[in-house]
Amino acid sequence: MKLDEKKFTKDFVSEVKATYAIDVKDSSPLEQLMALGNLIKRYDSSNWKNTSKKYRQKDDKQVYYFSIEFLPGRLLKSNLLNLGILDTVRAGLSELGLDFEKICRSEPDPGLGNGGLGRLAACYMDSMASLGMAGNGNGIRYRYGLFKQVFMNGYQVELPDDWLRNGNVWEIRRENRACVVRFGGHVWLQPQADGHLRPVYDHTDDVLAVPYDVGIVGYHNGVTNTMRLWSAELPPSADQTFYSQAQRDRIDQITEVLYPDDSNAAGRSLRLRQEYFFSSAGVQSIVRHYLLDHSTLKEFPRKVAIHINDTHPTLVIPELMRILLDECDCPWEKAWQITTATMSYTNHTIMQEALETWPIDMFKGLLPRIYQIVQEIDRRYRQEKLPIFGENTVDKTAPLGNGQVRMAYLAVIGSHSVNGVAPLHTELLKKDVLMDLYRIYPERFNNKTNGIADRRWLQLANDPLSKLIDSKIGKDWRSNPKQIQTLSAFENDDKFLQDLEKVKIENKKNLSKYVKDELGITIGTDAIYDVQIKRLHAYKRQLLHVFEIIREYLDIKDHPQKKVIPRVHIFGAKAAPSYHYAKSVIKLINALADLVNSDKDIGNKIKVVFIPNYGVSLGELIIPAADISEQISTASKEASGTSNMKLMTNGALSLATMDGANIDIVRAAGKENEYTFGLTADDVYGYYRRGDYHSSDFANKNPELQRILNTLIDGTIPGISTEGHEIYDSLIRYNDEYFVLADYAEYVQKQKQISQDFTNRKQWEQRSLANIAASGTFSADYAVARYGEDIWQVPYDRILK
Ligand code: 26V
Repeated sequence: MKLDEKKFTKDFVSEVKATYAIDVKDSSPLEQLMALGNLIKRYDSSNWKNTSKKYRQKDDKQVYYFSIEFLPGRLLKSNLLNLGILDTVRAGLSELGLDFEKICRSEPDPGLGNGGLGRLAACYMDSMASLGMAGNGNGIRYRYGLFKQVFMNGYQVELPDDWLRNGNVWEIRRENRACVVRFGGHVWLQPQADGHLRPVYDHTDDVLAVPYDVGIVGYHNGVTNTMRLWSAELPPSADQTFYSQAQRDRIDQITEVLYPDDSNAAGRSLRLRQEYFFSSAGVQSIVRHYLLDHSTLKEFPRKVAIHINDTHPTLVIPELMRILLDECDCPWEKAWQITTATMSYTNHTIMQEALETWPIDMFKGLLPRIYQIVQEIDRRYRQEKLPIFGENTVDKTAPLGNGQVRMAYLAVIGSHSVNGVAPLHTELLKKDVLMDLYRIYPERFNNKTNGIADRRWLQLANDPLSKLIDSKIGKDWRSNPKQIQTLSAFENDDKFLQDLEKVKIENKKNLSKYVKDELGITIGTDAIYDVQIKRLHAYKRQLLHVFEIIREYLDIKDHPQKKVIPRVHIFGAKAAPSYHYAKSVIKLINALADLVNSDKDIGNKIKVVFIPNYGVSLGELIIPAADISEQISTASKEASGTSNMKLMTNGALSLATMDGANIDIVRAAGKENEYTFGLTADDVYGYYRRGDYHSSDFANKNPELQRILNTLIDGTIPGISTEGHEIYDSLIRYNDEYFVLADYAEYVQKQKQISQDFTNRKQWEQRSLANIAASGTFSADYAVARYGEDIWQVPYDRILK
């Protein structure tokens, strides 16, 4: 959009006055943010309105991306960037004597997700809008996001994340689009005069789903799509029904808080209620919208694609069936054909414990009609597949089995496409996790490697680097991320390589200021910034990184005179509140940080910085400053990873196992530009098959490793006697489930290599450049384009180079 500075300042001043009845000079950053948000929403309102209108007029196929999590991050800057008015607004605000960065920081970071899954959903929303694709988000408006993490005495303590305290300036409540979602009660099928069976409900618990829409602004294309988040409220009571406090609480609870566990499917009934709540509300509103312009349902799959982001929204399948059967009088076969042609499913994890199942008794009680439909899906599936695949296979793969509703199986059976998120992950789905279903539906399986919103992770998070890139290759890469490849032409341009280094140092200064202000730790900009930022999980092996720190520490203590390249080890990681082991690792890292950071012999040679409350905004601060990207999961366990891509784009070199998308990053940037190590997925599966992994063998044959293990239990690291023993036992007594000890030696060798290589400044910058230049292919724009072409069959405007 066009906007000159003068008009902007005038609009802004009057917005502040109109909203708060004060002058700008008397307003707080929060008030400035609210006024600015309102103004931007107003500037964008025609785009938003026209986008919906255009989709409707052209009768474009719509994609609905269902996700129980969205982690969009702060929207102020990204909306300004995408509207093309970032510089104007920045200049205008500074003209008024205001601090733009401070205003940005006063925006709460919507923590409506746990980690990779939710962030991916947000990246894809951005890309759909930027491609001009008719893409809609559908999720939950949690009153409280993921907990705020603080450390007390080194332990993680969880505080509520009251992100809506001051309202959300980007959302629009649309009560007129609300719908009712039914839970519980009884249902029976009553024959109609025409022979149809109609369900009759009795004593249901009804909940009103009220949508809040957030505009998702596309990059420089006038498109604004919608992300719709549902909030649970009391239904209107025409007959003055009185709700008891218990009923009110039950309804409020549904969208009260995000489940903070991204690893264990605990099978809690509230979680199931959340899942049905947003699935049902979303599907109801899609069908309602579709029927505004279409008189028959025949065309439905040609006009609507529903995407199931992990299994949490799988109930869209029986819910669409319910609406087609019960409300549209569709025969079963036709309804099933429409449903499977509409649905597609992405799997995001191969960890068995994260695969969702629900006890049938709970499911039936909460969703009686949906259960009848799932039973019928199950019956027909068995009937159709039994003669071909035999009882054993069919039993193993049917939606109902072992007293459980198996969500992943239901998702595969009810969709026309199933994808993994990196080539290795997809292969493992076929070979292992969903092996039998792959035999039954081979044509459904495909890979879509994850991608990231490079606009946020490079253009916004790293302005100095973006400007440097512009100065060399122009701005085309900003809309065509693969064009960044042309930057590699400058690999021998000394001046450019030095500028690249300067940018990194500037970003390190930025981060070091935060670390000093917030944690009181001084970190120099000459050190290697060695970064591991992701949820805390045993399989992600923060522990391996800890072992390297202990090794460095002992080495300096043993050889105080030895010259070392200074290192800053940076962690960001939340643990699920119920994940005891992960919390012990947090305590260990904090205890080690205390020991190392306060040891005079160590000085600036090593610093350990555990930045609390890691999330999108902290990611934007940390990633541009990183030299090393730690991606060290046990091979086969990380479906893709996406911080690996964000760090690469910002010029960090990966220290990585051959897992998830690391494999693809290494291939894209060249093996010589990364540090790879460790068991491969095949090695890991080999150990499983043979059952011959003995972790203590690795400890026994490596005295250095043995000594490090001992520091967990011999008091070297103060304050961890319980945690130290627990972790030690997991590695030795319980045979090290994630092969930490097997990978230790090679990991450490690569770490030593890094310290050596870092001193060769020119070569390092060349390798950093190789990573930046190869990162374009991981832009979410390409990933979403492939979803659009291969799975959703939706058109999009932008032609990607
Ligand atoms: C799972 C569960 C299990 C039940 C309890 C609540 C809950 C909440 C979230 C999840 C999702 C975990 C799956 C996940 O985040 N997977 C990550 O997806 C990323 C995007 O595809 C991928 O890059 C990561 O490798 C993968 O771990």
